[in-house]
Amino acid sequence: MNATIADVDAWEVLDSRGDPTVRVAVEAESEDGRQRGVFTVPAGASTGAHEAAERRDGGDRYGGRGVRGAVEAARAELAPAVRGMDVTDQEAVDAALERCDGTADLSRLGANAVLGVSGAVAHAAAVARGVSLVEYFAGLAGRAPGRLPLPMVNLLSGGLHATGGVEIQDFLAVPVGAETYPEALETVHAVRCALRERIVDGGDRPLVADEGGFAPPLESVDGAFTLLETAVRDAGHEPSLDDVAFAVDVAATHFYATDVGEYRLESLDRTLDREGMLDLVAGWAERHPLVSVEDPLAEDDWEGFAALRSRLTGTDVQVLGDDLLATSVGRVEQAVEENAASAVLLKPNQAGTLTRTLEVVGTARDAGLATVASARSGETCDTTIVDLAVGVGAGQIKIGSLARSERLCKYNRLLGIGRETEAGYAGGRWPPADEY
Ligand code: 2PG
Ligand code: MG
Repeated sequence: MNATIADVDAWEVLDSRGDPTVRVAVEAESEDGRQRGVFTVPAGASTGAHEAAERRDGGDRYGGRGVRGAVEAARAELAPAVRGMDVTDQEAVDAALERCDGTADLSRLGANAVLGVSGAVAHAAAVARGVSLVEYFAGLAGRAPGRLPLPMVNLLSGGLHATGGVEIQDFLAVPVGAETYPEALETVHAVRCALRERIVDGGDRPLVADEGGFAPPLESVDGAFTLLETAVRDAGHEPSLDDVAFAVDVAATHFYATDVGEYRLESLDRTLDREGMLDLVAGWAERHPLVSVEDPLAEDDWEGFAALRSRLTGTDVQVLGDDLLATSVGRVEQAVEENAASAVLLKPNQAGTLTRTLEVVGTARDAGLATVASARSGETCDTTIVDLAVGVGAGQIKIGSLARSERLCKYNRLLGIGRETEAGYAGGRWPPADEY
């Protein structure tokens, strides 16, 4: 059945930080009638220099964060560029969007405008084909839908997600021992409740940061791990590589002073060079059940990443590239060449189109790198990232804490996919099953 793109509409909505973002609706037309798809673009706070360029209006409105320009670009330029095209030909549609923008980083019209259309097209295409979005993404990746991914759940927040806290952005629980996805949620829920109690007992308020993680004052990174280990034990689990392990997103780019080449951990009263950071991270891995470290160094320190990989040889610790890889095929290829990472974070809005995102999955797979689907710190109740994760068979997912509806809707969508598809579970072990 042929379904062609008839209408593209875009408008401004507000995300989980109350900031504007782009929502796009695409309507396709076929002999069966009209098929509608809606997608809302997420937004990062700790954005890297190599991401596709999000467009903001500047000026006074919404503190400069309005997206009227991106919305207008979607309606006035991207819509005519794709109208009449086959809605199920994602590659051709994305190529037309890229051509229309004309820049590599999609900065002319805005990557938020481009991804908005790309995502809404996928939703409309799934409806036109009469398949679930998971199946649709699996088809685009040329495979059957994968298993439910192992969640990495944010427990403690810092960095740009919890201004005034510790510089390390996320401390996450990885419930490696849970045999099923629902059991993984139960485990993390118990740990999170125990953590909340410890924070309250310690005299602090259990306030949450942008992704729903707690942000109590922390005196040291080891102190954060110790607090987490206590909470895990309080919850009746073991902090270990077989039960509840940990991951960190250092997001080091955001406390790196490029001019002097130093990492400024002001809350810890420390300034470190590359070697200092390597010692710091390797030390955590020795003292705590750490399975994954994301962006431990600044986004262009390929050498530093490679050095960390060698330091961690023989351990189970995954080196995950977010700002380093920016969901870009070129950067993933470089990481493979330089042995700079063992896992790739997948953020469609870093790539700018779904096709580019799928290309990154393919490149990672070919090189044997693990894939971790990721939400952004600015989210809505859009759950596309979850369908994408299962569709392409990403072994891990990172969508924030077990708090705030823009996070829970995604955890709940995974439960729904579990019901709809009887999908297996990638977890229950470390490393999880990344499906090639
Ligand atoms: C990250 C993400 C999600 P942001 O750094 O991995 O946690 O944060 O969306 O702010 O870039
Ligand atoms: Mg990150």
